[in-house]
Amino acid sequence: MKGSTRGRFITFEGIEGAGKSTQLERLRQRLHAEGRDVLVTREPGGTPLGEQLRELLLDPRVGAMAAETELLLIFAARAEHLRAVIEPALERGVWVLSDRFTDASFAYQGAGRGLGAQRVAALENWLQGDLRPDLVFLFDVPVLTGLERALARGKRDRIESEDMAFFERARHAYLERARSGSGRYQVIDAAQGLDAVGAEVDLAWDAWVRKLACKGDGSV
Ligand code: T5A
Repeated sequence: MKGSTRGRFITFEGIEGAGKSTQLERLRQRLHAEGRDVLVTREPGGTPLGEQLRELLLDPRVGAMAAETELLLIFAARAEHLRAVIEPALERGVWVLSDRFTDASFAYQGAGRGLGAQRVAALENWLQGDLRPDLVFLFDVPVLTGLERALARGKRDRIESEDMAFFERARHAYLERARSGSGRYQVIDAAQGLDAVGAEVDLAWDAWVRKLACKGDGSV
């Protein structure tokens, strides 16, 4: 999948209510206006089967499930998403913007559910090979602020019903991955107002695109 015409894979991560979806839509509109070919998708979901699995995963009536079941259902949806949507789009040179990807599994199932990073990494390596996002926007927000925003919309889904400690573990794991990561992470202070967050995203985006251009990347 290497080569100058390959698309780019950009993911949006963070705990509940961090503002990922809002900022993804904002960036999509900007890229569309600039004439760039982009595809917007999400996880869990992104395909008909993946969306059905998402309903199952988020339905509060499903109640508790073993952490392993949750992780495997998420990776089942991801397998479908990768093979049917993400990989073909990247091959066509399309830039893919995904609302969450595997970093969420490290944060929520690896840390939140306590399964550990190794199990998640084993599935990641098996399913994805060397495919990783080119850029990860991590929207960091205090857990209480994020949950207040998310819950202002109405009733909680199955995962939003977890306690504060669960989301603290997830937030911590995200930040750890960004700190020890490969330089692909851009941590955005998502506790600010919408416009300030958007301005930070724009700055980070412009810097990243400039960096690609300096490297002589033909897809920019
Ligand atoms: N999951 C997912 C896993 O456990 N493992 C995995 O591997 C994967 C891929 C997905 C769930 O699945 C779990 C994680 C999740 O629990 P979801 O509905 O997609 O479910 O959950 P979220 O992605 O968390 O969606 P949210 O909508 O809750 O969060 P967002 O997208 O971060 O927030 P957004 O943009 O929708 O904004 C939420 C509200 O806050 C306001 C918005 O207007 C909106 O009302 N807002 C702000 N208000 C003030 N200031 C700002 N800066 C604001 N930004 C947004």
